[in-house]
Amino acid sequence: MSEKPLVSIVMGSMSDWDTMQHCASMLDKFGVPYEKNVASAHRTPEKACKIASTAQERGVKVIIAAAGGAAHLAGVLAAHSQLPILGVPMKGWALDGMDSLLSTVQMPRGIPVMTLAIGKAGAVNAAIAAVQIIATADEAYAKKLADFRKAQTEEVLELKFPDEK
Ligand code: RP5
Repeated sequence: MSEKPLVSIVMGSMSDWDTMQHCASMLDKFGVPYEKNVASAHRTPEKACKIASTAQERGVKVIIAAAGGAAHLAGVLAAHSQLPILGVPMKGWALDGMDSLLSTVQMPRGIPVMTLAIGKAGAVNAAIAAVQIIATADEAYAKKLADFRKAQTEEVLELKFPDEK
């Protein structure tokens, strides 16, 4: 039997997977079990609401929502769950992701969506942020996070210019 997911990744479209695969890879790196679904706030609203409203009882700790354009998915999921919702605005579209960013980040008071950067950086950071949230109550993940950050720091400190190699 596969492990119960701690993170639920929800994408508005399969076209978002190109970006969100980087979120999934980072969760894999930390060994976090996750589920992934395509569920749109406007095309499949019942599916989106069901994922959010059942997440907590299914053991999910964090929901990551990725959407582009008039990106209301994260806000809709937040309306149906009191779990932390991390929003990842998708790049592209007429405004190159600014539309996605503003429609994800500008939640009116009362129902927050914690919004990450547009595109790949946001997708990767959403995974790390999810681990940070889980790690507040799980020492094994806290240790993995500390190891990850140490390795990342060492990697940067060891970087050399091509003419110094
Ligand atoms: C949003 O519309 C999705 O999240 C996606 O970013 C965008 C485009 O969807 P497709 O037209 O590629 O299905 O709902």
